[in-house]
Amino acid sequence: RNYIFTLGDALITFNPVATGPLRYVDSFERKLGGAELNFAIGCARLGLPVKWMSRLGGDEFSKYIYNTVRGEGINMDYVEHVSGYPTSLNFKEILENGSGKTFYYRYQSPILTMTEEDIDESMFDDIAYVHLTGVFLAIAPQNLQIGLSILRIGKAKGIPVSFDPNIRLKLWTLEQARAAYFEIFPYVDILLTGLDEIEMIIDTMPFEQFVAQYNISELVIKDGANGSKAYVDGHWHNAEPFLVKPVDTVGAGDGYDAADIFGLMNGYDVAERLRFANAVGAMVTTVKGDNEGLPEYTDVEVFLGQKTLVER
Ligand code: KDG
Repeated sequence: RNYIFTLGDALITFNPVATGPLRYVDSFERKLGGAELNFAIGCARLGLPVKWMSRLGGDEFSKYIYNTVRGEGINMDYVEHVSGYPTSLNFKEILENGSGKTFYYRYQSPILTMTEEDIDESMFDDIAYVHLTGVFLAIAPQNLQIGLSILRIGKAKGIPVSFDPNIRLKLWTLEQARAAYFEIFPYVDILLTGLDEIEMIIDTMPFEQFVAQYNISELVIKDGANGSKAYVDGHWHNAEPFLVKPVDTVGAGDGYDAADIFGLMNGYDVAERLRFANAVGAMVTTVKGDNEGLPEYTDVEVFLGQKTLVER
């Protein structure tokens, strides 16, 4: 067993060429995105074998996505093309400080054709780790059942699971999101979440109580420019942020998740994992695009000052 498994929708991401309100942006760069796909790219760049399950349309954009994902070295055994469903689009607005907004044009995404019957126990024979996120759960009502059947198989096979709520209130309401998350949490070993997200989800419940109630072995909290922390075995671990000049913060959390799991698969202790993941998250924000800034392992070593790069 050596693959990381994830599943989710792919989007064409239109990155604005200029910063500022979208109504004044005339040109865009055609790239790709999707939270779980960003995660898969993050894993692949760091050198982890990863399978991304999805459905692509039969349009030109889906061919671009297929070629790009294949080029990243991601396994697509469970990616099927379905005709008649257009690829989802996402236009981004980016402000001067790197923060941004997403404007989705995702209606009949090809992933809506996926059902629980598409999940089969044998698919997990070579899977070492499962990572799910709330974006997949948000895009179609049947996706919660798909997610749960993956988690039940994972539990039966002893495969560790991480989950990132990735709240997208443009896709569902907070009440809908919370109802789904609370069904997922009992299966989750590592919960990777933004600080603002977990506060929205558990409200005033103390973190320690939440973790005990749902039997979550690690709660990893990402707090952007303030760094990250983890609650593991009754102890908090804090990791300082890396100070960078962000140009686009979208995708940093997905990169963080990939880096955390990379650390886990490579036997890093909690402190090393948080530091490594903070570095990757910070690096992602320095490049425009949802996944263009995801580093290869050597890039992280250079960023951390562990290696010198000969540039010319
Ligand atoms: O986490 C980044 C993603 O949010 C982005 O790539 C696209 O919003 C997106 C989505 O719905 O997956």
